Amino acid sequence: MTGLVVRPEIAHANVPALQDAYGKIQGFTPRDNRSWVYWAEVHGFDRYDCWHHSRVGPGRGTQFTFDLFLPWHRAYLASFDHVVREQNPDAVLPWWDWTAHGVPQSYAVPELPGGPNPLASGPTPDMPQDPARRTRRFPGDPTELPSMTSARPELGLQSINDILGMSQFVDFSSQLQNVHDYIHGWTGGMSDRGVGGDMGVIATSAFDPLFWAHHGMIDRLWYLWQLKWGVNNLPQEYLDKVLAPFAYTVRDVLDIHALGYEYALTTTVGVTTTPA
Ligand SMILES: [Cu+2]
Repeated sequence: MTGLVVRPEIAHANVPALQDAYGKIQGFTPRDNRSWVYWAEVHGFDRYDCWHHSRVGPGRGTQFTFDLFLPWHRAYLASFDHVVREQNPDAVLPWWDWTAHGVPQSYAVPELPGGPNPLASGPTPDMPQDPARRTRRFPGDPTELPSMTSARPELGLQSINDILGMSQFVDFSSQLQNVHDYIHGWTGGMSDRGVGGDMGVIATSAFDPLFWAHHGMIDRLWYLWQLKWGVNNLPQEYLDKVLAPFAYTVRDVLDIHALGYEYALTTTVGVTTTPA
């Protein structure tokens, strides 16, 4: 296990190192292929290369009959992780355990002494009727988050353990994506004046720094599912699909250890979430 980067829960992240790396990346001009805008644009405005929900994707309305949501976002995070650690070797993408807590303080404080907190917001490019600015979020009530152990029917949410218990990849991916969508909406929220937060919209979600920690959690849940149901457990016709624009195929991203990282297994509340 030596040489693996261990992605921490967000409460245990090296916050100064992350602020340093994200701050530098946010300072690069958008045309720089290390820049915040460049990386966020891969997912949203104006490239939309991301895969969401089975049978639709990537962007541009093409119809497919398979679901690359989890592999595509794993390739995306692995690629961005290299950019981040290039800026500061101690900056490691964290995962946000939204079953344990809402937006952590380190990601909520809007300003630092030197300027905007690079974990609280990120720069956006000029978009139609939406000039370049920093991202906004209006998160919901922390009591309205999914639970590891209990379903929340009033919120339309299954428990995470129930979802991890689904033996078929396609079912697991689809149910996990529903929770993922809910967290996007919860995080983005809506201001009193009816302005929607950026995390709630595919066009702008990846410009919000919390996007990466949310997808860290999603990726970690897939990893926990793989520990339970098998690393290579996925429809075999997916294996050679290329996760464009990345050079990875689905096969390349199945084993996170081969990608050079691992997940810390305990949450902030001290509950071990590894399946027995
Ligand atoms: Cu997402």
